Amino acid sequence: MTKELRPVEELSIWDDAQQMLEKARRDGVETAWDRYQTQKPHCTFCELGLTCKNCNMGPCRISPKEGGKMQRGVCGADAHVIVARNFGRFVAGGAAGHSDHGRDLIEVLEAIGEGHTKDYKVTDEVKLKRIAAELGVEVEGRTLTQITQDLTEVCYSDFGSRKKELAFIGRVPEKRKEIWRNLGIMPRGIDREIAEMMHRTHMGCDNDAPNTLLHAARTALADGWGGSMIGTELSDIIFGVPTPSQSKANLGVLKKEQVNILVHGHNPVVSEMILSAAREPEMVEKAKKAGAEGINIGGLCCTGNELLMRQGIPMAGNHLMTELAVVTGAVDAMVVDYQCIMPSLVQTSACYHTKFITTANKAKFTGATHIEFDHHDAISKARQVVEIAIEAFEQRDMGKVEIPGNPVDITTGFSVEALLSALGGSLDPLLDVVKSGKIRGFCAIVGCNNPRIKHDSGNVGLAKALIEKDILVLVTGCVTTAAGKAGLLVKEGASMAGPGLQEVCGALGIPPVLHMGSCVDNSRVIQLCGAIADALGVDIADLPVWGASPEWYSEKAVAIALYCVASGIPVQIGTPPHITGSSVVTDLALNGLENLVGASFLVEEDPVKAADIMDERIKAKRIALGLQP
Ligand code: XCC
Ligand code: SF4
Repeated sequence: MTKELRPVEELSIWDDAQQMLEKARRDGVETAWDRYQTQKPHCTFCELGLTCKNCNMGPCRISPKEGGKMQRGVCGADAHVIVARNFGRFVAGGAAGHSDHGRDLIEVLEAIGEGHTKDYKVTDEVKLKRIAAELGVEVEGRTLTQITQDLTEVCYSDFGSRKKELAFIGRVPEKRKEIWRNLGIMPRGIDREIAEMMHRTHMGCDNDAPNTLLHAARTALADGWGGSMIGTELSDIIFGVPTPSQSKANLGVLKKEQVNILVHGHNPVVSEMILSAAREPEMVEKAKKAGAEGINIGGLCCTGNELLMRQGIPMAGNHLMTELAVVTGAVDAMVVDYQCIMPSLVQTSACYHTKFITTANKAKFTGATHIEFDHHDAISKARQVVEIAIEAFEQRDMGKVEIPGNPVDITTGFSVEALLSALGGSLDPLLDVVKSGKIRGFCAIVGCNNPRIKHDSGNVGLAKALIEKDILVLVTGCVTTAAGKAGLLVKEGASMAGPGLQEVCGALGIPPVLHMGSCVDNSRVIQLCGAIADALGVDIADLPVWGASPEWYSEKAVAIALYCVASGIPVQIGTPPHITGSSVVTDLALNGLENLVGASFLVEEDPVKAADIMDERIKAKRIALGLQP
């Protein structure tokens, strides 16, 4: 590390993070913020999206200056083509991540249907039947096994090339479907759109930037209404539909006297098993023999969200807290599946007694302990993991342990089903408060952390600024912990909201910010928007709704943002993707998409300014619907 260290107060808004950043420095542990400093200044060509290494005549990088004679790569690709291709592949990466996660749940459902697993089962038969019927599977008079097998087939076939439309397209309002058909972006097959994106961006294929971007939108739609939606719905069927419950958040959820196991990654297929094993009396007994008071499971990132939503497991932190959690010296094992797991965690863990355990063949880390999970013996693998954690606890150096802060209360579990049942079974009460203006609109704040932005300042700043304006906020992914730590996920948080939202929260006993799940669960958000639009007889783009991702970092976040926009939901982002080297692509993202799909991107880092701009649009949407602004 050669660069000067920045004061910890500039890096994160949270006490627990700042305290652990100080400890990391004392312990000589490097963090993402340190590495970010050493990467600066970033390569301008890359930042603008003007580098290409799609073939071996390159790599090429072209001057950002447009006008006059524009530079071209060796093949002749100009700035617009190069930027669009790079962006298309970025989206494909994100869509692939979510959708492969969804496919893993189909495999579990298949194993259940075929009787190849005893460890997983259908927890919610009612939802199984409801979803099966929705997707055209015969339900009446058939066994659970038959239904499960048929549903498995329907979901698998969404990944192929034989369909004209994905199975869940029935959830999309008619007007929206028309727009997609007219633009030629109706998603057909999940893998098909992703593969076609890779094909189009090979040298010598799609050399028309707007055309490439339309396919990027189609690819993103295949994620949102396909891979992610399958991920969410099958997770609910296998592990249960989330219902409101109470939990806690921040690093204070770690317990000094207990074996601490943190689950990190995305797929509940692993974390649910770890939780089950940790709750077995024999395991607790073993932990006690090792001198611990018990076994404590905490969540990080999205698999944390999955366990929080369904099992009330507390959240230790979000993306930028993952290294800092290990720095407490109190984590005996960190168990990961895939996505958003910093490779550095192997080194961070090695600085303490922490066992870093990988579980997926598609996400191995050199230097980690690898215990591969599969459906046949998941629970025995999970026991192995818990035993490793117990052994690690015995090695723990209590002198190195420092657990900051007191856990903050949070409420979780607002699936669409739970929301409807809180409203008495119909959307009407919600529509009524929207019409009366007590709730003026909605915004789903989703996504990540990014060391470019002071940790959680954007996530929390935007949530607060919006609820003040009577805009109900929904959160998923890493924004969950941010909102929770800020006191926004409890009903008392309504005191920070505007008068209308405050009144609604008081009447329903709900927080001003509702937790809807993990990143794949943004499918719940678009499903809800589709249902509201249908109930009002309008298109999604007519609704006073926004998406936002103030601190996004990942390819997946861009896929989410793009499927929201393509679904008619405008999206605020704190920092732009690497597209600003092309005026065509940038203009399309900020304006042109508006004419095509009725929504576009807003890039605004300042949360207060962003909220003002978003509010103006909500006003306009309300007026167009014949409502008070
Ligand atoms: Fe990853 Fe999903 Fe982002 Fe968090 S929010 S950093 S993508 S864990 Ni989806
Ligand atoms: Fe260069 Fe074209 Fe090859 Fe890209 S595809 S590396 S721009 S020659």
